[in-house]
Amino acid sequence: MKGPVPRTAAIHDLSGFGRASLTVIIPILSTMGIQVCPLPTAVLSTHTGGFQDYRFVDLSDHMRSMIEHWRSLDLSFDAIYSGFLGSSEQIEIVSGFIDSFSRADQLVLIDPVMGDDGKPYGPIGPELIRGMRRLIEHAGVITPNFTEGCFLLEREYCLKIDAGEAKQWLIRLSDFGPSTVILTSVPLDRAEQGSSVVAYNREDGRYWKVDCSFVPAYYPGTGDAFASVILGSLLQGDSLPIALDRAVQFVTLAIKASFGYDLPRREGVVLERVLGSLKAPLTSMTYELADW
Ligand code: PXL
Repeated sequence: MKGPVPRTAAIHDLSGFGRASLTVIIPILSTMGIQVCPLPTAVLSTHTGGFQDYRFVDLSDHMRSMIEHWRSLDLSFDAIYSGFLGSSEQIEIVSGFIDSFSRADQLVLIDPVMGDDGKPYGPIGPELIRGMRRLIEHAGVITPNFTEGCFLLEREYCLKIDAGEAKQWLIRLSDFGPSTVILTSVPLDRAEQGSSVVAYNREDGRYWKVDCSFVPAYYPGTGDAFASVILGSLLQGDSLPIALDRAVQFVTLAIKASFGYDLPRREGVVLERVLGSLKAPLTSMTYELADW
């Protein structure tokens, strides 16, 4: 029987310091009323964005054994959500997990965490990037940022693209398998500054766009926050454009709250100050149906 609280498996790393991955994902989804069951891919002393000498423990072998235990318990998940993987070996582990815990009406969201700003994150190599193209075949929803979109589509990173190209990217990403593609940090050429989130739902053939205001600062972990709000929102029954709006508004709020303090960027956004806003209904919506 389905319980009163939606449940998700969360296959991401645990980075002890710096507010990224599971330390962002768990509080956000819990606040949104979703039970999170973490299956850690790696344990790190910090995330890899801006810290030197971070410690990194790959949990691939332990993951297999933990999955076996979950199987023996006959656990069932309303959603499966994956992100940063500790090694290319984990592509097969995660796709096997999705196959074996697959269920009707289940949301499979894959955030293909690989890089930002045109560059891969420290431990991410070409093999994992190739593997991620296979892994997203198993997803219903993917949430790459613009850099990850370039890696998946084997495109050169560029500083501007036009709306027609963005549409082609969404279609080509959806051709890998996922029926919903959400591409973030898209530098559309009509926007002076800032960026847009664009999305495509192959099932109804509609495209959406939400413009994001520009803040001159980059904070690690915001992609994890964005994808988590999308998942929480969809599990609560929101439509795709409402989920996009909620995620953009939450991440914008978190960035602006942090920017005001001039804290070290590598410590991430002041999540603890803004989590409560996830409980409030949206009071404005800025999404647009993109008539591309
Ligand atoms: O936020 C994405 C992310 C997740 N996990 C680790 C990271 C990063 C980004 O830097 O380093 C370990």
